[in-house]
Amino acid sequence: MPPLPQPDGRPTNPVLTGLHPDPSICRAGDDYYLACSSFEYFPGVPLFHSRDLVHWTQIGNALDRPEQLPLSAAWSSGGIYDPTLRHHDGRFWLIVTNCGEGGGNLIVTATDPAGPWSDPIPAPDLPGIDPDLVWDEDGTCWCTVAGGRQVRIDPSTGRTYGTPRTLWAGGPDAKAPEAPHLYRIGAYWYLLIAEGGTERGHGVSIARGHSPAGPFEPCPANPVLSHRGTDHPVQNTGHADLVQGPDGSWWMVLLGVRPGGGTPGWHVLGRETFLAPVTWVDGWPVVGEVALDLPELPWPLSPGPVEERRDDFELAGLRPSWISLRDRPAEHCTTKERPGWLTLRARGGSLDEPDVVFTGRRRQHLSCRARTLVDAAEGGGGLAVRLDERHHYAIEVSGTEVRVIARVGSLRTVVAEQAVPAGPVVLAVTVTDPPAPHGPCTGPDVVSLGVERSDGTFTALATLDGRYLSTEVAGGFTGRVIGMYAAAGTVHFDWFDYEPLDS
Ligand code: 6LW
Repeated sequence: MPPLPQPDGRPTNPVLTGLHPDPSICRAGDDYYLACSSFEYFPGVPLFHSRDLVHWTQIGNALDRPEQLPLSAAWSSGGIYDPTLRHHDGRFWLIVTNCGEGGGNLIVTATDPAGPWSDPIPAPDLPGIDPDLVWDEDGTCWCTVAGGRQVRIDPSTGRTYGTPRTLWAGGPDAKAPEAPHLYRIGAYWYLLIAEGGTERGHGVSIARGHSPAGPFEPCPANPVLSHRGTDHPVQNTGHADLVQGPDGSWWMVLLGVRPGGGTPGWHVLGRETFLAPVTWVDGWPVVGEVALDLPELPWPLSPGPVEERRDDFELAGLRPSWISLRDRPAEHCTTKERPGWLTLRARGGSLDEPDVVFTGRRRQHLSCRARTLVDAAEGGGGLAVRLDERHHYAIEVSGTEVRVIARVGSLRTVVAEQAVPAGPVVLAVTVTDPPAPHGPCTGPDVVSLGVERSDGTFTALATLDGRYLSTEVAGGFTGRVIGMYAAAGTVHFDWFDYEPLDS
């Protein structure tokens, strides 16, 4: 769901709000395509299309078949890391790392980015993470991974040739040189990397050389982008990819976070995708501001995507924006068993378990309301705001009992309970700014969980501090996902409604 437009209708950053980290972009003709990491969620690697770099519509997921995406052993913030999406010789190529067991680096390819994508082409001899693909003038394909190590690869087979050589591992003082992308631009080959770590010290640096094998000369102005040490509202900026528009202009997509609350600040939506303009001076890129209010674009804006607020589960399958935890077997998650309802059938226990049946959507607004109509006559389940197995808030109904459960680290508490009449019940979660006054210890938001009566009034059973569902507290690489789950038996959901409340 796109960010809310400015009052004057001009577009805003992030261009992909919510959990859309590690963006990789390519252009085919006048069409841009973008891919993001997806970690422990299935399907994996969401794919987006745009004609103006600002409005993005999800067209599918590159790894949307179980055989493409073994995640059963993936820990939270494990699984799918950092794709690179490229268009070469009329075909789309995507290389990505599955950090889960039985994963490793893999390549998929397609003629239509909306899919279907091929079965994974494993690259078993390719070391490391954050793989990048680029082709040189004679069609040789080079793969560069985190740490600036490069090896020749045949993307159609995954076979690598020779031993990896280190091209350039970033600045002497920065940790974690990762997210490499190699480009041929004009007379130079450019190696773009992220360094400093994906936290507040994150930054983007670049080096250039006359050959894809180097040697590479670092840009004197490195990092060409970083918000480290600033009070910019967008922090952790890094992990970038470059793209040239049909008009010759250059742009950068990158990840960033929007911390809320006092100090040290907590981000809850995950790492989001931002857009920044790029100009070239003396053969080096100069990155414009990663502004929340985007500058005027040198082309007309296309209509934004249809906002996905309500899902009545009338379709035979789920929209591509729905994500399930690690897998989505039909016997546990289906809209076919009870037409017009999503049926979730439990297999494990609570949200504390890695195999809980959970299907949700990326939370994409700093303030929002999510509601769902639940029939739990045959089991127990409900609505949850999830960071991971150890950090989530949930409102759960089982028969005629509703309770709010809070899991923070090793603490798990039933915060509130209430009897409700038999029959389907509307569960609701509202996320809003914390009440005034705000001070240095104020959290980023508050999460209210409750039930909605038949007259539409919302009764909060509990209002909880949102900082404990932030990445700074939970750790890892993801952000909040808000969705439905089954903890016992079979639970049916008639509809799911998501409403942004951002002003
Ligand atoms: C990814 C690395 C990074 O491998 O975070 O921000 C890691 N950059 O490139 C997981 O997203």
